[in-house]
Amino acid sequence: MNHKNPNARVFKTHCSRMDHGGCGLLVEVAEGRIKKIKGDPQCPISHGYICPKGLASFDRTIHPDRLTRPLLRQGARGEGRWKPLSWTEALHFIAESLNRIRRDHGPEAVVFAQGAPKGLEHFVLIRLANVFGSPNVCGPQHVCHMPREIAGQITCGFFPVPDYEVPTGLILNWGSNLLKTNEEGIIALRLLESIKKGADLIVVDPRKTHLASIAQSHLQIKPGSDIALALGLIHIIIREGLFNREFVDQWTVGFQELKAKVEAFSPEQVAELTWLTPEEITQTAWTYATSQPALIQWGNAVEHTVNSLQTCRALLCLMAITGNLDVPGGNIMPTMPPVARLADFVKAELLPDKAKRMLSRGFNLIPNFMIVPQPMVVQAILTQKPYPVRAMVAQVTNPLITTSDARRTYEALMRLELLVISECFMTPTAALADILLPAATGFEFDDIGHYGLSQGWISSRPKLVDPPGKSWPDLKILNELGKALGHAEHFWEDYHQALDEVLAPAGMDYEQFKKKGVLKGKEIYQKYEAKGFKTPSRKVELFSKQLQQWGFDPLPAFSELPRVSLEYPLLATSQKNPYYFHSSYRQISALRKKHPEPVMDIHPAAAGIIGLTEGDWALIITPKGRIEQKVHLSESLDPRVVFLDYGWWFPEEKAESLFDWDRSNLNILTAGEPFDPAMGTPNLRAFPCRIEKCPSIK
Ligand SMILES: Nc1nc2c(c(=O)[nH]1)N[C@H]1C(S)=C(S)[C@@H](COP(=O)(O)OP(=O)(O)OC[C@H]3O[C@@H](n4cnc5c(=O)[nH]c(N)nc54)[C@H](O)[C@@H]3O)O[C@H]1N2
Ligand SMILES: Nc1nc2c(c(=O)[nH]1)N[C@H]1C(S)=C(S)[C@@H](COP(=O)(O)OP(=O)(O)OC[C@H]3O[C@@H](n4cnc5c(=O)[nH]c(N)nc54)[C@H](O)[C@@H]3O)O[C@H]1N2
Ligand code: SF4
Ligand SMILES: [Mo]
Repeated sequence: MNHKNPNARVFKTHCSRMDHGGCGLLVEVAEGRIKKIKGDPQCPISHGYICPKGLASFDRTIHPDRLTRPLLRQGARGEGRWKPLSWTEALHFIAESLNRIRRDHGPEAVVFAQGAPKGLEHFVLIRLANVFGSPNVCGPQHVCHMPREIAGQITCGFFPVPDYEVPTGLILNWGSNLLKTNEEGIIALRLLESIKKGADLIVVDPRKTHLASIAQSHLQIKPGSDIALALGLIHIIIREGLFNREFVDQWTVGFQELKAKVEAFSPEQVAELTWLTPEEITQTAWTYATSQPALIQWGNAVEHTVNSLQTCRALLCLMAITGNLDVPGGNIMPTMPPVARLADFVKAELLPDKAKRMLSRGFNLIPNFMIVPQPMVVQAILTQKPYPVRAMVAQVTNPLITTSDARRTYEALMRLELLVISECFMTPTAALADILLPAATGFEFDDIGHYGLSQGWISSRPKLVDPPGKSWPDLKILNELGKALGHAEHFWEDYHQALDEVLAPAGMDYEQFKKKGVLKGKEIYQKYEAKGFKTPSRKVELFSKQLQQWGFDPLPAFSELPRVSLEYPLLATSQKNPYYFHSSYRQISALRKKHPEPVMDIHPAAAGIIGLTEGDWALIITPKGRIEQKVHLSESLDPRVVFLDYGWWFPEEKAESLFDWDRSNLNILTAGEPFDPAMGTPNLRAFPCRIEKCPSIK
């Protein structure tokens, strides 16, 4: 730290908005500017860890491209001409328009959208939707966390997270790249510490990640075939009597049905479906079942095919029959600290019939999924079915880049009567707004992290510097909009009161919470022994009657994915980029320098057939469209698989081209259909494609 500046002060806070957040930070501030950031060794979540995004996060606060005042569209949508407005004018305009649409077409014609949840604003947005009367809050949850969470709720009554608080015998790392993604505040350092304490490691990933290279075993699986592997492991564990008989007898229902269901998934059969060997599969089953305890570090990849819910169900069955649910070092249900009940905070009671009125009911998705998948909103805008959508209020999201079938998403956004967007930067999606609101971001306002998530803690993110220009925190934007819409009774005089409302049950206000930093629930294991599991049978439902009643397979079921063909002979998949958050932060030069261009990984043999060498630009083609990415040859990949770079647009390009939003954007290639019948998840991974030499080689 720079001790020369007598005005400099070091504050404790938590990293936010560069991913789900979580790392404790020591931030030096002088003259109203952040000077230095480092990891806080005393943080109980991160133990001093910080990643490149965290280090670069203050570049965001001083970036010259930040939006600084409300803007009203002039001319055609996306033309790039704007007129500045005051906040009073902006809020008045939005409130008038939304109230008119509500009056003429009903509240459900307005959709409230947010991308990956980042802070308290997510829940204030849901509150605003409930107060306004719209059941339609939309987001990426159908491809992020909800398959795992809903499968967890149905199967065992909670979302089981890996327990790194105590030593474990084995980490089965499945479709997770934690060293680069630190998903949902599970900081990778904790996993590495666990390995140091003696945990074995098995990695299930089509790519040789760093973790795969240090693992006892790397199962280089065929993309999208995870469910087959999971059913194969269950088959062996049951056949060989490796399951935890006592737990199965006392605490599960449907074991015999599960046994019958996995009968066909012999190691030989599964080997064909997964490209693994029968020996690898058998060995993994033995190791997982006999390492006590063992945890599954499950990642986002298992949620990215039409089998998403059922893959998660199969992994839950594995955790259950081996007796690894809610035991130390297994997959647990952390106890949340005493904070406001989510349903109370979002005022769910105002919309008791929400589940029936949501537009996703028109697609027969699972009824307890309370967020509408974005592709269904796109469909509703374009077809007016199950009913028309006329307006969208969106914050913290860039769906033109992050939603499947990007061209269709574009068509839909162009059709809206009103698109309100709150953003920190101009993005391809923001460029389509009718009214664009400048948002404050991490370090610039008081916020609470990890409220509403299942990790068992919340963290303080106090304001350290002023936001640029006239930008406002989303919390304030939503609070003021709620009042402008005529709902002052459900909002706060000052948005800080929202923070106090969350903390009230803990007997503290935000000022006191700031001093504490992290509020954790008490670690209690095997809570089911007292009251059973929170399922209809009070047991783990290997066979789910609930799913059966709703018309879905009650047992984890496998369905085939689209196959490769002569026209589309390669399987494409992807992972998150270590230096960016989805489509965010390509304008931050410290990060862009580390990964300046979209890069696809391909095996030299596959590249050779097409005549591609390292550094060439390739065309990647699917029935949905074509994009360009730069070739990187990777010996360790399977020649039948390519890894594409996700989240690309080019902030340095022209606004009129929407910053070349369709040049390298992976979601130009993906389709919204088919989708998981319960969750609406399309195939974001494991889709067939063709690679060609790019004619416009640069
Ligand atoms: N093909 C494919 N598609 C995917 C995925 C994939 O792996 N493959 N992953 C999926 C997943 S898991 C997710 S979660 C989604 C993510 O989808 P999105 O959440 O839409 O992704 P981001 O690109 O992070 O968009 C966030 C936007 O919020 C802005 N922003 C940052 N901080 C703030 C703030 O404080 N306030 C406001 N108002 N704006 C802010 C950023 O500038 C950025 O433009 O994408 C999904 N889409
Ligand atoms: N740096 C960075 N961190 C992030 C994000 C980001 O955009 N950038 N996004 C955040 C969000 S919202 C999320 S949801 C999480 C996601 O974080 P993770 O759960 O780690 O997910 P991914 O990085 O998408 O993919 C994880 C791994 O899946 C592998 N994979 C690809 N296809 C398959 C497959 O078919 N089967 C299997 N078994 N594995 C496959 C990839 O090689 C990769 O190593 O990360 C969060 N953290
Ligand atoms: S891992 Fe996430 S929370 Fe930690 S420093 Fe990096 S971006 Fe921030
Ligand atoms: Mo996500």
